[in-house]
Amino acid sequence: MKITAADVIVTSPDRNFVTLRITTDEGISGLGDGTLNGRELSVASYLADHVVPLLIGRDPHRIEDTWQFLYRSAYWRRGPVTMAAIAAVDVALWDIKAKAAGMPLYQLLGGASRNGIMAYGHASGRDLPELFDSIRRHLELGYRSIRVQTSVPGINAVYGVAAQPSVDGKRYDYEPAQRAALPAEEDWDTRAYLRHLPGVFEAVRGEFGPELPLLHDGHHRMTPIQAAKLGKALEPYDLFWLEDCTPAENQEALRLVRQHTTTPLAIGEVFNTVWDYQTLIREQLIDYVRSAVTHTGGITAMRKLLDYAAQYQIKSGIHGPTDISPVGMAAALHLDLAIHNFGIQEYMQHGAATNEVFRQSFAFADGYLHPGESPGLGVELDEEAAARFPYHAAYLPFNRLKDGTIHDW
Ligand code: KDG
Ligand code: MG
Repeated sequence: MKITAADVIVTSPDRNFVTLRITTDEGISGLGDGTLNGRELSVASYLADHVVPLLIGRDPHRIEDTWQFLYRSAYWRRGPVTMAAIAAVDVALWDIKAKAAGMPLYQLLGGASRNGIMAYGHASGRDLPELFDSIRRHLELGYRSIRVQTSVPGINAVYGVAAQPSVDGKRYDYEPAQRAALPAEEDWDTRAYLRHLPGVFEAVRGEFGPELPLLHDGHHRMTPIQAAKLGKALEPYDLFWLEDCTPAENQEALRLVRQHTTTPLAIGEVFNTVWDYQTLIREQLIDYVRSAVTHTGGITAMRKLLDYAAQYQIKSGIHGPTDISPVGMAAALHLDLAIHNFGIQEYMQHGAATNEVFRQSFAFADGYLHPGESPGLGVELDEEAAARFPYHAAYLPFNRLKDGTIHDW
């Protein structure tokens, strides 16, 4: 088999997505997701200008060789743009291989290790009544594990809260990237957040009882000692995890957090290689790996990363917000089903327009996802529908403290 074409498709139903379609001389084609929120056109250009010409004529079955070729032959290694582009190629090649085998992809990864994939959804509210309603709505939708994010008194806009007003009125639900020529400015105050959050979890436990798995995302905003304080304060509420408590470029900083709290820690959605986790995993400083298949070099690299984590009893918690396309989500689900050290899968549901462009065979019922039994990934791209939704410039917001200093968003 030979690759005869590779096309980069940028479409914006609900939000921007970058998809790679690889076509072969045997009529089988595969899809890969290369979406990098707010930087989509960089990946599209990296693919179209520098990767597509290298793919033509290659044997699509040589996935490991193609991965190593794209990673090493560029000379410049790692980084979100490069690794998203490699992921798009890698996932498209796995899609082709599984279609050629006539099997759903998870079968090629070793077959199912479980019947379904536990998923968590995003509940949020500006105050407790709104938050409780949101948790109840998520329970009605079938979620059995719930992430809890709330507004903080004195802060105008906080990441992850659906109903808060946007700066320009254009924020669509809780999708943080805004279609605008410039990024929106938000505000932040860590001390106000640290004072407010434990009371929110106390109230949620009081209302919903001790069993419901609850998660929270700190979105990289605390210093290590602040993160240690929060982890300790949340211990009575038995969180499933506290995510991104510090910006983890400095992996050693997690030693300090770990010394002070038994709240489980999840890190890694902004990472893109196993090297970003070396200390975190080897020293067992985290409990869950948060990388996205889409941002970490695809299934080939994620499998190795999660196998490494398994040696240390660290589990998966694959990133799955709406900026991962249905193609990237399907890739995650096949991996989730196959690996032994599965933890949980994030699942924010896409809108109707996205589901029209990407026809999916994965399903969600009673809190569990399943990738389905279609050969390959089980996602088809409707190109006519995709063409109806042209690219819109969109940016993630950024934070400033009260004195004007830029802060992690
Ligand atoms: O593009 C940024 C989002 O992917 C990120 O803000 C979502 O933190 C996130 C999460 O945990 O889903
Ligand atoms: Mg997160």
